[in-house]
Amino acid sequence: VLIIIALMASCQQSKKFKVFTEADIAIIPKPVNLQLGNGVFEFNDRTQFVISDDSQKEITSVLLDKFKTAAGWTLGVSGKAPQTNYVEFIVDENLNDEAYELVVNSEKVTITAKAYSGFLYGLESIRQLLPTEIESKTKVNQVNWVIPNLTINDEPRFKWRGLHLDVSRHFFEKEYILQTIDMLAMHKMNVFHFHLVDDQGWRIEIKKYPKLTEIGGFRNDQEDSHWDGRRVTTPEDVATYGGFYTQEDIKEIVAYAKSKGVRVVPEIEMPAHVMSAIAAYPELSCFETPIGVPSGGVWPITEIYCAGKESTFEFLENVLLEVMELFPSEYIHVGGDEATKTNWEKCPHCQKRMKDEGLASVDELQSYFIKRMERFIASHDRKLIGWDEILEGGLAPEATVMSWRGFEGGIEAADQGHDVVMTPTSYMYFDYYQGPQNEEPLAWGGYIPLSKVYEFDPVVETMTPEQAKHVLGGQANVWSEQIKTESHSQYMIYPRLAALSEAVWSPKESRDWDDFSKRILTLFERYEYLDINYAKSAYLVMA
Ligand code: TNX
Repeated sequence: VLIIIALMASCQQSKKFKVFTEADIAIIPKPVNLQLGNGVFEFNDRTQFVISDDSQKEITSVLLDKFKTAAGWTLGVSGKAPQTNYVEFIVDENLNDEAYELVVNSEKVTITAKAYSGFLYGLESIRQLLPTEIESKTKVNQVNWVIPNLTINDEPRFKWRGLHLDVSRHFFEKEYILQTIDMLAMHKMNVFHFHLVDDQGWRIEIKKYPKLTEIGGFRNDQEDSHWDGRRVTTPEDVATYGGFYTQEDIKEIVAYAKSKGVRVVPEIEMPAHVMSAIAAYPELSCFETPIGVPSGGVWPITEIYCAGKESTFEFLENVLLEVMELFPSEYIHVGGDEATKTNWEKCPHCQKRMKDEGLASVDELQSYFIKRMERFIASHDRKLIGWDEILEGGLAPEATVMSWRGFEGGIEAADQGHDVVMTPTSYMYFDYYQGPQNEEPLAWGGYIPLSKVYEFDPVVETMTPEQAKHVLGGQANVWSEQIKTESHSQYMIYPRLAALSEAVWSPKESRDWDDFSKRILTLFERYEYLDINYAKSAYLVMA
């Protein structure tokens, strides 16, 4: 017996693992600093996670669950380090919020971070150092679960690294939202902008106004049209034309996102893009004309909330009270885009309001509207964010601007001392084509291939350092007029999300397209295991 044990031990020692080179390391987004060492750390069924407080337990699940499925191991979590073979979490208050240091040597792995997100990102990096089989949904045999000895020091360039998903034009099930949040965490993204309200559907249960979802959550007919007039609904479509999230669903989404280091920013559109609400409660509009929930695009959008009646504000405040109860988010997005204010010109209530408040134009009336909402939101210790139209007629005092019609609105807002998130149509519209149009599914228009996303920089060269300080980060927007299914939605998001993640995380100097386009091949293997329908056309465009 002793001989056998001795033999096994020597076998173990002489086990030869692959020698890692820089080219084998494919972490996306690219870490700020990485020093490759010699040798490897091997995970086995006795590897332990050593945590210093209970709050870290939840984080370990990122890897524990993967090892359980792919390797069939149930790895232990304890509060005390064994002699060797463990992954330890060390708290360092001096690091930045989302920063982490990862040190791997053959005995142990240490992740040093200040808080939750840092540890999470340390684990996500380990995940991406492991063989791609770690993503497998079934047990895989004969894999050496090794990662190279190295030291990584890493932290994000921007604190707002977002993805916006429009769930109004087409509804997406809660499970898909959870999966998307999972994928955000994998890419070290931290904001999920939840576009819950638009003309084509009201998607969040509001207890005080049940008709918002009963009526506003479902379309009158099932036809879509493209803005160029083409009808795009075919009998084969398995589109979702109705649905909403209950408050319980929302709580689950928010809690799950928190566990993944993702903040959920709710968007409750106003004063336009709200025909679904007006269909439910016509008194919210100026002339109270009954309308239905539209299916295809509506342009121009003239059926908007009345800015004259007090009852509109009462309604919105009640809605926002429920929204703020559900979302702990520091920011509440109030939309503000694309309002055609012709009704306001004619409406006696609006005209009276303008006179009483000394407002010279309907733009100023919209500004009054948003400023009023900001006061309400601020009185509940939250911050208002809106699309760049909120600049027109004067920005609310503390508003943060999401710049979508280019970078200009963002620059202007930053110049006025306001914070901004850059989401320009030229780089960040993931509803635009990403490959040759004749080979791609019908998209809104435009052309934003992977390489273009990779070039995105939220800070524009012409900005002064003072202005640049106000740039919180960047975000991609996925508008869903033409996106009816989850797999199509994935197709539009991946792999462009990977390019975005590097653009908002890694130092600008380290950006290198050739290097990225090699690393992304490893990520594609992970997407395959995860059943993510990423755009294969990314290959074509890269070739
Ligand atoms: C503009 S971006 C919109 C959306 C559309 C999108 C299509 C913004 C604030 N408004 O309502 O879905 O273009 O790309």
